[in-house]
Amino acid sequence: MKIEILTIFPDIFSSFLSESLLAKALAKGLLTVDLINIRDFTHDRHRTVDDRPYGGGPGMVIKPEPLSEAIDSRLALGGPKPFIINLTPSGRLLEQVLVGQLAQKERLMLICGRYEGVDQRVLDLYSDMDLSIGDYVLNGGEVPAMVLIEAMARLIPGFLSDSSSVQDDSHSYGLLEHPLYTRPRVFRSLSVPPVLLSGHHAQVAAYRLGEAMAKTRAVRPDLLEKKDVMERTIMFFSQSSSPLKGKDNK
Ligand code: 6GU
Repeated sequence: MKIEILTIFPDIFSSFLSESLLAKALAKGLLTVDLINIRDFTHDRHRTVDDRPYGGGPGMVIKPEPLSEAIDSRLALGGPKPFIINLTPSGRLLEQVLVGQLAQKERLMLICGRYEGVDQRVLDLYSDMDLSIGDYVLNGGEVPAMVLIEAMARLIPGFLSDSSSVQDDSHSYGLLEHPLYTRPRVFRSLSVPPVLLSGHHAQVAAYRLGEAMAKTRAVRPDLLEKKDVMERTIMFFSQSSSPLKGKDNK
């Protein structure tokens, strides 16, 4: 998968892309990330990327010319047609199913708005989707772009050493994940639930399903209303390949 990020703050991405699993994935060529500085496509002495909104109101708007030139410069390189995403709090909400769909795209172009947003005409001309990462407001699309990239990267075969942990994640089958424990067996007088030490895979699976249900009901009851959640959960917990059934956890 090939990702191009259009931003006026490319440096925000440097440690994100140079540390940890993502750096390894880039080195292995599992994905590529190109940073494009929108300011490089200005032609005035002050390298202006924003201007006041027509009709009045607070804040500034990203100007259409530098952004469209930046996009055109990438399109001129050829290659597959990119799926172009505008990151904005007024976009479609990102959730795990959508992450999976976007991770299938061969080439993504991410527009990181700043200030109040981007001139609508560039979006009308180029953008395939407005995308938000949640119902709160951030200063720009850079952090949301990193959220999207990390969520997608986890789904690329070879990104995680143990890909079964992806299927086990919170949200992967529609419920929140059950709690996890590791050694020691007793920590500050708190014991690991005995069923996890029992070696009975079916009992462990039943316990974890119960915990996942209880956690979801308490914290995110809205998830239980979603279509197919229980079907997907039952499928997950009954699969013979399920890590819940397959692993010895002594
Ligand atoms: Cl994609 N952008 C901004 N600026 N704020 C957000 C967001 C995006 N998603 C949630 N809040």
